[in-house]
Amino acid sequence: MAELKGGLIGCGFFAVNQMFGWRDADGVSITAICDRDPERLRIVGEQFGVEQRYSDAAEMLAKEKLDFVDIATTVGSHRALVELAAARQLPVICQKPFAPTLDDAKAMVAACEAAGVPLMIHENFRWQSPIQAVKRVLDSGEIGIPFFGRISFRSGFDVFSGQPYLAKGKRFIIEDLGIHILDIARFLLGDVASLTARTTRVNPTIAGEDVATMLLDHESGGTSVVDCSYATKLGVEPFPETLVEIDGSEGTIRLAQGYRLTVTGRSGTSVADVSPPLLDWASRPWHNIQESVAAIQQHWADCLRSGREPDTSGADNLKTFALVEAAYEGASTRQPVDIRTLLA
Ligand code: NAD
Ligand code: 89V
Repeated sequence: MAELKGGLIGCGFFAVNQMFGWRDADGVSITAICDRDPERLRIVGEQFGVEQRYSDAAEMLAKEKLDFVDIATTVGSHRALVELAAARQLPVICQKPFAPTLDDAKAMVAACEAAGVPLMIHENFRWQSPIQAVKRVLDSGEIGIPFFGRISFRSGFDVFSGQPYLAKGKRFIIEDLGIHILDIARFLLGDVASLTARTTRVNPTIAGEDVATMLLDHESGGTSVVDCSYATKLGVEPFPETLVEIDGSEGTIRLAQGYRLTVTGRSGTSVADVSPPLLDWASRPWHNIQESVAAIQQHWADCLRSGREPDTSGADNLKTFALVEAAYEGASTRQPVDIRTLLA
């Protein structure tokens, strides 16, 4: 099996997890890295022993012989970097949020399609093992046909010290975190026909909304509530757990805090501990997210080898990103938003 050689652009806060994920992936190695900040370039280059270091992405792509590019920068740079990779016919992974606007995201999908290269969005939350466990129960038919879901992320965790840019944007929780939870809702209950949203800001020191409540009408006929908050102070901090409730025609699924999965269905009631593994490079409480980074990156490598489309391809992620746009639009107009119109 020939080793896949990747180039990583953006060596910031989260990229370190991606570098560990690549270190653990089968038959993949990051042979070149790029960051405009020389200090971040040095830190990540030394930590992972990468000699080929660039301050300019175009130069890296011109000089290095790569099999793919992994973009781990913040959202403002995504479109230019994805289009740069597409222009060089390089398969490309792009961090979430996909783009500043749905039009930018559509343009990136079109650029990769025209170049004939795969594009995967690093939408990793659905790869968390507790979420995968819920999906397996649904697929088994144990609870029958799902008609209601609640996918919930409520926390008081200080995300701003590690990611200070999150306090400054006009958009916050839906764009940064809600995007993951909306994707989980799609993953578990299917695509969405319309969305209604309400938002508020509780923390006066940040610019964007830190609370969002969304009602989703799924194309299947089911309904779900996606609720997110970074203003929720609890006795035991749940960050970064996503809690899930699903009611089906034959039973229920409850993924509760502490990674406790209770299923009541055709074969009775069972309770399981679905805690994610603590990888040797991971640290609590981030291990849940870190494990999903390793999983999605292995998925990318497997897809690149087999020619299969990644589960969270650019085309797939347009349907999640449309929910983000719909949530901001709907919160502002206080009207339901038709998702098919946005995607047309
Ligand atoms: P960061 O600001 O810490 O790091 C970004 C790095 O990219 C910086 O070092 C910056 O110098 C560099 N950079 C920016 N534009 C560049 C360019 N054109 N060329 C070269 N280098 C460039 O940000 P972060 O917190 O690491 O977040 C990065 C992305 O990861 C964001 O989109 C964020 O939403 C996402 N993220 C995802 C998860 C997840 O679980 N999927 C978790 C945290 C962050
Ligand atoms: O996953 C993320 O995108 C992160 C965090 C979990 C902190 O919201 O920004």
